Amino acid sequence: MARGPYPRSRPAPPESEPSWDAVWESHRSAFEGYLEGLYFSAEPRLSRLVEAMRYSMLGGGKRVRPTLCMEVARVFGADPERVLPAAAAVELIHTYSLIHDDLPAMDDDDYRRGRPTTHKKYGEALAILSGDAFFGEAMMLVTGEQEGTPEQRLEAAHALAAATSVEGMVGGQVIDVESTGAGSGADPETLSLIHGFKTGALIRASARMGAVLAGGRGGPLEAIGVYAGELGLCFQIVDDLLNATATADELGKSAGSDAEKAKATFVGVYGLDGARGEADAALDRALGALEKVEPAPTGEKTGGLRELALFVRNRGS
Ligand code: GRG
Repeated sequence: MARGPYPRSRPAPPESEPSWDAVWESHRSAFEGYLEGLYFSAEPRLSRLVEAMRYSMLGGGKRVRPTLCMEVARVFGADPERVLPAAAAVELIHTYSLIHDDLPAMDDDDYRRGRPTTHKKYGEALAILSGDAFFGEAMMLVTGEQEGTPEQRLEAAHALAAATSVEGMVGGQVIDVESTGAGSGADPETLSLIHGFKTGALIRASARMGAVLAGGRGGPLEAIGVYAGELGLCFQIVDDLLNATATADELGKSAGSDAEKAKATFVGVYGLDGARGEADAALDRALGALEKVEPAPTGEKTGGLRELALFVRNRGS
Protein backbone atom coordinates (compact mmCIF):
# COMPACT_ATOMS: atom_id res chain seq x y z
CA MET A 1 0.00 0.00 0.00
CA ALA A 2 1.30 3.41 -0.88
CA ARG A 3 0.27 5.49 2.14
CA GLY A 4 -0.87 5.35 5.72
CA PRO A 5 0.79 4.04 8.87
CA TYR A 6 1.31 0.57 7.43
CA PRO A 7 3.53 -1.30 8.15
CA ARG A 8 3.04 -0.66 11.86
CA SER A 9 3.75 -3.05 14.71
CA ARG A 10 3.23 -6.21 12.77
CA PRO A 11 5.26 -9.38 13.02
CA ALA A 12 7.59 -10.27 10.16
CA PRO A 13 5.84 -12.62 7.71
CA PRO A 14 6.72 -16.30 8.01
CA GLU A 15 9.59 -17.44 5.78
CA SER A 16 7.22 -19.13 3.34
CA GLU A 17 5.25 -15.94 2.58
CA PRO A 18 6.30 -13.39 -0.01
CA SER A 19 7.37 -9.90 1.04
CA TRP A 20 4.03 -8.15 1.16
CA ASP A 21 5.65 -4.77 0.59
CA ALA A 22 6.97 -6.12 -2.70
CA VAL A 23 3.54 -7.54 -3.59
CA TRP A 24 1.81 -4.21 -2.84
CA GLU A 25 4.41 -2.33 -4.85
CA SER A 26 3.91 -4.68 -7.77
CA HIS A 27 0.09 -4.27 -7.61
CA ARG A 28 0.44 -0.51 -7.18
CA SER A 29 2.80 0.13 -10.07
CA ALA A 30 0.83 -2.11 -12.46
CA PHE A 31 -2.42 -0.43 -11.41
CA GLU A 32 -1.17 3.16 -11.60
CA GLY A 33 0.34 2.47 -15.03
CA TYR A 34 -2.95 1.00 -16.26
CA LEU A 35 -5.00 3.91 -14.88
CA GLU A 36 -2.62 6.48 -16.33
CA GLY A 37 -2.95 4.84 -19.76
CA LEU A 38 -6.77 4.78 -19.86
CA TYR A 39 -8.12 6.42 -23.01
CA PHE A 40 -11.38 8.38 -22.87
CA SER A 41 -11.55 10.61 -25.96
CA ALA A 42 -9.37 12.58 -28.37
CA GLU A 43 -12.27 14.90 -29.32
CA PRO A 44 -10.95 18.44 -28.64
CA ARG A 45 -14.37 19.64 -27.44
CA LEU A 46 -14.25 17.00 -24.71
CA SER A 47 -10.75 17.83 -23.54
CA ARG A 48 -11.91 19.64 -20.40
CA LEU A 49 -14.14 16.72 -19.40
CA VAL A 50 -11.22 14.33 -19.89
CA GLU A 51 -8.96 16.68 -17.92
CA ALA A 52 -11.46 16.78 -15.03
CA MET A 53 -11.73 12.97 -15.05
CA ARG A 54 -7.95 12.53 -15.02
CA TYR A 55 -7.62 15.16 -12.27
CA SER A 56 -9.98 13.15 -10.05
CA MET A 57 -8.76 9.65 -10.79
CA LEU A 58 -5.01 10.32 -10.74
CA GLY A 59 -5.01 12.53 -7.65
CA GLY A 60 -3.69 9.96 -5.20
CA GLY A 61 -5.78 7.85 -2.89
CA LYS A 62 -4.95 4.66 -1.08
CA ARG A 63 -6.23 2.38 -3.88
CA VAL A 64 -7.63 -0.07 -1.31
CA ARG A 65 -10.37 -1.40 -3.62
CA PRO A 66 -8.19 -2.21 -6.67
CA THR A 67 -5.52 -3.68 -4.39
CA LEU A 68 -8.18 -5.91 -2.85
CA CYS A 69 -9.46 -6.97 -6.28
CA MET A 70 -5.94 -7.83 -7.49
CA GLU A 71 -4.87 -9.61 -4.32
CA VAL A 72 -8.04 -11.72 -4.19
CA ALA A 73 -7.42 -12.71 -7.83
CA ARG A 74 -3.87 -13.71 -6.87
CA VAL A 75 -5.12 -15.79 -3.95
CA PHE A 76 -7.54 -17.56 -6.31
CA GLY A 77 -4.70 -18.43 -8.63
CA ALA A 78 -4.76 -15.72 -11.34
CA ASP A 79 -2.05 -13.32 -12.37
CA PRO A 80 -3.23 -10.13 -10.56
CA GLU A 81 -2.51 -8.07 -13.66
CA ARG A 82 -5.13 -10.09 -15.50
CA VAL A 83 -7.84 -8.27 -13.51
CA LEU A 84 -6.50 -4.75 -14.08
CA PRO A 85 -9.56 -3.67 -16.12
CA ALA A 86 -11.86 -4.78 -13.28
CA ALA A 87 -9.61 -3.16 -10.67
CA ALA A 88 -9.63 0.09 -12.64
CA ALA A 89 -13.41 -0.10 -13.06
CA VAL A 90 -13.84 -0.33 -9.29
CA GLU A 91 -11.57 2.69 -8.77
CA LEU A 92 -13.49 4.71 -11.38
CA ILE A 93 -16.75 3.96 -9.56
CA HIS A 94 -15.10 4.94 -6.27
CA THR A 95 -13.85 8.18 -7.85
CA TYR A 96 -17.35 8.86 -9.18
CA SER A 97 -18.79 8.43 -5.70
CA LEU A 98 -16.21 10.77 -4.12
CA ILE A 99 -16.86 13.50 -6.72
CA HIS A 100 -20.63 13.34 -6.17
CA ASP A 101 -20.29 13.01 -2.39
CA ASP A 102 -18.31 16.28 -2.30
CA LEU A 103 -20.92 18.27 -4.27
CA PRO A 104 -22.74 21.18 -2.60
CA ALA A 105 -26.00 19.16 -2.69
CA MET A 106 -24.32 16.44 -0.63
CA ASP A 107 -21.37 16.96 1.74
CA ASP A 108 -20.31 20.27 0.17
CA ASP A 109 -16.59 19.71 0.65
CA ASP A 110 -13.85 21.92 -0.78
CA TYR A 111 -10.87 19.57 -0.34
CA ARG A 112 -10.22 15.94 -1.15
CA ARG A 113 -6.86 14.17 -1.13
CA GLY A 114 -5.22 17.47 -0.19
CA ARG A 115 -6.47 19.31 -3.31
CA PRO A 116 -9.57 21.27 -4.32
CA THR A 117 -12.51 18.95 -4.99
CA THR A 118 -13.49 18.40 -8.63
CA HIS A 119 -16.43 20.83 -8.53
CA LYS A 120 -14.23 23.51 -6.94
CA LYS A 121 -11.68 23.17 -9.74
CA TYR A 122 -13.91 22.45 -12.76
CA GLY A 123 -17.36 23.63 -11.71
CA GLU A 124 -20.43 21.64 -10.73
CA ALA A 125 -21.59 20.67 -14.21
CA LEU A 126 -18.30 19.02 -15.18
CA ALA A 127 -18.01 17.41 -11.76
CA ILE A 128 -21.45 15.80 -12.08
CA LEU A 129 -20.81 14.77 -15.67
CA SER A 130 -17.36 13.32 -15.02
CA GLY A 131 -18.89 11.15 -12.30
CA ASP A 132 -21.59 10.03 -14.74
CA ALA A 133 -18.96 9.30 -17.42
CA PHE A 134 -16.97 7.16 -14.99
CA PHE A 135 -19.95 4.84 -14.62
CA GLY A 136 -20.08 4.13 -18.36
CA GLU A 137 -16.31 3.87 -18.67
CA ALA A 138 -16.20 1.41 -15.77
CA MET A 139 -18.85 -0.82 -17.34
CA MET A 140 -17.01 -0.70 -20.68
CA LEU A 141 -13.81 -1.83 -18.97
CA VAL A 142 -15.44 -4.85 -17.35
CA THR A 143 -17.52 -5.90 -20.34
CA GLY A 144 -15.10 -4.95 -23.12
CA GLU A 145 -11.54 -5.04 -21.81
CA GLN A 146 -11.58 -7.65 -19.08
CA GLU A 147 -10.41 -11.19 -19.94
CA GLY A 148 -12.50 -14.12 -18.76
CA THR A 149 -15.33 -16.32 -19.86
CA PRO A 150 -18.58 -14.54 -20.78
CA GLU A 151 -20.08 -15.88 -17.53
CA GLN A 152 -17.22 -14.51 -15.44
CA ARG A 153 -17.40 -11.09 -17.07
CA LEU A 154 -21.18 -10.97 -16.71
CA GLU A 155 -20.89 -11.92 -13.04
CA ALA A 156 -18.22 -9.24 -12.49
CA ALA A 157 -20.25 -6.55 -14.29
CA HIS A 158 -23.33 -7.54 -12.28
CA ALA A 159 -21.41 -7.27 -9.00
CA LEU A 160 -20.17 -3.80 -9.91
CA ALA A 161 -23.57 -2.57 -11.11
CA ALA A 162 -25.22 -3.96 -7.97
CA ALA A 163 -22.74 -2.04 -5.80
CA THR A 164 -23.85 1.24 -7.40
CA SER A 165 -27.59 0.44 -7.30
CA VAL A 166 -30.51 1.26 -5.03
CA GLU A 167 -29.45 -1.35 -2.45
CA GLY A 168 -25.88 -0.19 -3.01
CA MET A 169 -24.05 3.13 -2.96
CA VAL A 170 -26.98 5.25 -4.12
CA GLY A 171 -29.34 3.84 -1.50
CA GLY A 172 -26.69 4.13 1.22
CA GLN A 173 -26.12 7.76 0.33
CA VAL A 174 -29.87 8.48 0.34
CA ILE A 175 -30.32 7.04 3.83
CA ASP A 176 -27.16 8.87 4.94
CA VAL A 177 -28.41 12.23 3.63
CA GLU A 178 -31.83 11.65 5.17
CA SER A 179 -30.30 10.66 8.53
CA THR A 180 -28.00 13.68 8.71
CA GLY A 181 -28.93 15.58 11.82
CA ALA A 182 -29.61 12.39 13.76
CA GLY A 183 -26.03 12.18 15.14
CA SER A 184 -25.89 10.07 18.26
CA GLY A 185 -29.65 9.63 17.93
CA ALA A 186 -29.21 7.37 14.93
CA ASP A 187 -30.13 3.76 15.59
CA PRO A 188 -27.50 1.04 15.02
CA GLU A 189 -29.69 -0.66 12.42
CA THR A 190 -29.88 2.47 10.24
CA LEU A 191 -26.16 2.95 10.69
CA SER A 192 -25.29 -0.53 9.45
CA LEU A 193 -27.71 -0.13 6.55
CA ILE A 194 -26.08 3.16 5.50
CA HIS A 195 -22.56 1.82 5.66
CA GLY A 196 -23.28 -1.65 4.29
CA PHE A 197 -24.75 -0.03 1.19
CA LYS A 198 -22.63 3.11 0.91
CA THR A 199 -19.15 1.76 1.64
CA GLY A 200 -19.43 -1.99 2.06
CA ALA A 201 -21.08 -2.73 -1.28
CA LEU A 202 -18.15 -1.55 -3.42
CA ILE A 203 -15.57 -3.24 -1.19
CA ARG A 204 -17.52 -6.51 -1.43
CA ALA A 205 -17.80 -6.08 -5.20
CA SER A 206 -14.03 -5.48 -5.49
CA ALA A 207 -13.30 -8.81 -3.81
CA ARG A 208 -16.04 -10.68 -5.66
CA MET A 209 -14.84 -9.45 -9.03
CA GLY A 210 -11.27 -10.52 -8.30
CA ALA A 211 -12.49 -13.94 -7.15
CA VAL A 212 -14.96 -14.77 -9.92
CA LEU A 213 -12.61 -13.54 -12.65
CA ALA A 214 -9.99 -15.92 -11.26
CA GLY A 215 -12.48 -18.80 -11.34
CA GLY A 216 -13.34 -18.78 -7.60
CA ARG A 217 -16.48 -20.57 -6.51
CA GLY A 218 -18.05 -22.52 -3.64
CA GLY A 219 -16.90 -22.22 -0.02
CA PRO A 220 -13.78 -20.11 -0.63
CA LEU A 221 -15.82 -17.62 -2.70
CA GLU A 222 -18.39 -17.38 0.09
CA ALA A 223 -15.67 -16.94 2.71
CA ILE A 224 -14.09 -14.14 0.67
CA GLY A 225 -17.52 -12.46 0.64
CA VAL A 226 -17.69 -12.61 4.44
CA TYR A 227 -14.12 -11.28 4.70
CA ALA A 228 -14.90 -8.38 2.36
CA GLY A 229 -18.13 -7.53 4.20
CA GLU A 230 -16.28 -7.30 7.51
CA LEU A 231 -13.41 -5.41 5.87
CA GLY A 232 -15.91 -2.86 4.51
CA LEU A 233 -17.47 -2.44 7.94
CA CYS A 234 -14.05 -2.01 9.57
CA PHE A 235 -13.08 0.47 6.83
CA GLN A 236 -16.12 2.65 7.49
CA ILE A 237 -15.80 2.58 11.28
CA VAL A 238 -12.15 3.67 10.94
CA ASP A 239 -13.28 6.39 8.51
CA ASP A 240 -15.69 7.66 11.17
CA LEU A 241 -12.96 7.47 13.84
CA LEU A 242 -10.51 9.41 11.65
CA ASN A 243 -13.10 12.09 10.92
CA ALA A 244 -13.44 12.57 14.68
CA THR A 245 -9.78 12.32 15.69
CA ALA A 246 -7.41 13.18 12.81
CA THR A 247 -6.52 16.62 11.47
CA ALA A 248 -7.51 17.96 8.06
CA ASP A 249 -3.81 17.89 7.08
CA GLU A 250 -3.55 14.21 7.92
CA LEU A 251 -6.74 13.39 6.03
CA GLY A 252 -6.31 15.72 3.04
CA LYS A 253 -10.00 16.59 3.49
CA SER A 254 -12.18 18.21 6.13
CA ALA A 255 -11.97 16.77 9.64
CA GLY A 256 -14.61 16.91 12.34
CA SER A 257 -17.30 17.48 9.74
CA ASP A 258 -19.40 14.47 10.78
CA ALA A 259 -20.01 15.89 14.25
CA GLU A 260 -20.64 19.41 12.87
CA LYS A 261 -23.32 18.03 10.55
CA ALA A 262 -24.59 15.55 13.16
CA LYS A 263 -24.14 12.72 10.71
CA ALA A 264 -25.07 9.18 11.63
CA THR A 265 -21.67 7.63 12.45
CA PHE A 266 -20.25 4.83 14.57
CA VAL A 267 -18.55 7.43 16.77
CA GLY A 268 -21.84 9.27 17.26
CA VAL A 269 -23.70 6.10 18.20
CA TYR A 270 -21.02 4.10 20.10
CA GLY A 271 -18.56 6.81 21.25
CA LEU A 272 -14.84 6.75 20.45
CA ASP A 273 -13.95 3.69 22.53
CA GLY A 274 -17.08 1.84 21.50
CA ALA A 275 -16.33 2.51 17.82
CA ARG A 276 -12.74 1.29 18.27
CA GLY A 277 -14.11 -1.90 19.80
CA GLU A 278 -16.53 -2.35 16.88
CA ALA A 279 -13.64 -1.86 14.41
CA ASP A 280 -11.52 -4.45 16.23
CA ALA A 281 -14.42 -6.90 16.27
CA ALA A 282 -14.99 -6.46 12.51
CA LEU A 283 -11.25 -6.97 11.93
CA ASP A 284 -11.32 -10.20 13.97
CA ARG A 285 -14.30 -11.49 12.01
CA ALA A 286 -12.58 -10.61 8.71
CA LEU A 287 -9.45 -12.51 9.76
CA GLY A 288 -11.60 -15.42 10.95
CA ALA A 289 -13.27 -15.64 7.54
CA LEU A 290 -9.85 -15.92 5.88
CA GLU A 291 -9.29 -19.20 7.68
CA LYS A 292 -12.15 -20.61 5.62
CA VAL A 293 -10.43 -19.53 2.43
CA GLU A 294 -7.23 -21.39 3.37
CA PRO A 295 -6.03 -23.31 1.61
CA ALA A 296 -7.35 -21.40 -1.38
CA PRO A 297 -8.08 -23.61 -4.39
CA THR A 298 -4.62 -23.04 -5.83
CA GLY A 299 -2.77 -23.35 -2.54
CA GLU A 300 -2.07 -19.62 -2.45
CA LYS A 301 -1.90 -18.11 1.01
CA THR A 302 -4.14 -15.36 2.32
CA GLY A 303 -1.42 -13.53 4.29
CA GLY A 304 -1.71 -10.51 1.97
CA LEU A 305 -5.43 -10.20 2.67
CA ARG A 306 -4.61 -10.37 6.37
CA GLU A 307 -2.09 -7.54 5.91
CA LEU A 308 -4.65 -5.54 3.96
CA ALA A 309 -7.19 -5.90 6.77
CA LEU A 310 -4.59 -4.76 9.34
CA PHE A 311 -3.78 -1.78 7.14
CA VAL A 312 -7.47 -0.85 6.94
CA ARG A 313 -7.78 -1.03 10.74
CA ASN A 314 -4.54 0.88 11.50
CA ARG A 315 -4.52 3.45 8.71
CA GLY A 316 -4.08 7.11 9.59
CA SER A 317 -5.74 8.69 6.55
C1 GRG B 1 -23.45 5.40 -7.67
C2 GRG B 1 -20.99 5.60 -7.46
C3 GRG B 1 -22.31 6.11 -7.07
C4 GRG B 1 -22.42 7.17 -6.23
C5 GRG B 1 -23.62 7.98 -5.94
C6 GRG B 1 -22.41 9.93 -3.75
C7 GRG B 1 -22.88 8.52 -3.60
C8 GRG B 1 -23.96 7.99 -4.48
C9 GRG B 1 -22.38 7.71 -2.67
C10 GRG B 1 -21.31 8.10 -1.73
C11 GRG B 1 -20.45 6.94 -1.44
C12 GRG B 1 -19.30 7.34 -0.55
C13 GRG B 1 -18.54 8.58 -0.84
C14 GRG B 1 -18.97 6.54 0.46
C15 GRG B 1 -17.84 6.83 1.39
C16 GRG B 1 -16.81 5.79 1.21
C17 GRG B 1 -15.51 6.21 1.80
C18 GRG B 1 -15.27 5.88 3.22
C19 GRG B 1 -14.64 6.86 1.04
C20 GRG B 1 -13.26 7.17 1.37
O1 GRG B 1 -12.50 6.18 0.69
P1 GRG B 1 -10.93 6.09 0.78
O2 GRG B 1 -10.49 6.38 2.17
O3 GRG B 1 -10.50 7.29 -0.16
O4 GRG B 1 -10.53 4.79 0.19
P2 GRG B 1 -9.15 7.45 -1.01
O5 GRG B 1 -9.00 8.93 -1.17
O6 GRG B 1 -8.01 6.82 -0.26
O7 GRG B 1 -9.40 6.76 -2.32
